[in-house]
Amino acid sequence: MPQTLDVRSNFLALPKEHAQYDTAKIVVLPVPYEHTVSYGGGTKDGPKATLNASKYVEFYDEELDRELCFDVGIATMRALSFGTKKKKVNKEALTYIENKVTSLIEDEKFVAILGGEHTISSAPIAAFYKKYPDLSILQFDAHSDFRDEYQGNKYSHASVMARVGEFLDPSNIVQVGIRAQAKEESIYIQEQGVSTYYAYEIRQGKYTRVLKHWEDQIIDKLSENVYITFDVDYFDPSIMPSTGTPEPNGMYWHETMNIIQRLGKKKNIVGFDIVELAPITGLHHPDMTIARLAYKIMNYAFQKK
Ligand SMILES: [Mn+2]
Repeated sequence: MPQTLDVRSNFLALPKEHAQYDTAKIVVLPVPYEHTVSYGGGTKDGPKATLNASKYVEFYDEELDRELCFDVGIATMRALSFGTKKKKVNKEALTYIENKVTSLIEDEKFVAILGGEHTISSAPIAAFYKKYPDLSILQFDAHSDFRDEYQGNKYSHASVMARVGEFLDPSNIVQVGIRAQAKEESIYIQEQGVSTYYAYEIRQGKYTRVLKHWEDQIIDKLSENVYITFDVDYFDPSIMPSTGTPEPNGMYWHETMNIIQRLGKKKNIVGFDIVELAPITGLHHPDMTIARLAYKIMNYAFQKK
């Protein structure tokens, strides 16, 4: 049986009976991969900081009136190791992650991945795509990540969605919060039919002028089975300073919850990752925000289950 973490270090500090691999419907997989850093580093410490902060997250969700963790069980796997002497990097690391996620999918688990840099996301997306050929991707991010390569590496965090677009139809990708982009990415988006919701358009009220619940437009563009990849730099730096490339004019908590809550109601969220958290020592609120985000996505994903 796969090795799991116990109450001292698992997600939400759950007692054994609610955190066993065999019975848990949700599995948290820490993936502390950090290889391509462009500005600030530290994403390898993201999973640990999130798990540590999750001890202080309430089991009960007041909005959904439920203690999801007791209803469905949440097991936390030991963090994937990418080696010390001879490190697994780039393609080799991605294959390693994909195989792990595939085994979780075969055991019918809902997979919640804690990164690590954004590069890792193409691995679970490839694994889920094998199971769900209609899979669509909802990407929360400040950056499109469609550069063909960055700093000479095709497996850079800045190129992750370009890698995804090599096996999954890019028109099945919806991005929200984008506000820093290279021209080649803008061209890719237009040519490949990606749906991109730019932060400046959202802030200017482009969508709310037409629709009260503009989130529904996002959800309508997604297929039945949806994977969420959540780069924490999507959030405004005021609530999320702990990331390598913080960009101004970011998104906030409440509007984000609106999107995911409505998504969980209408579509099947199959799994998610949260990446690019680079914890700042002594600054707790960003770690807490991400722990809450992880549990909120789980709650919304299981609304109907
Ligand atoms: Mn990203």
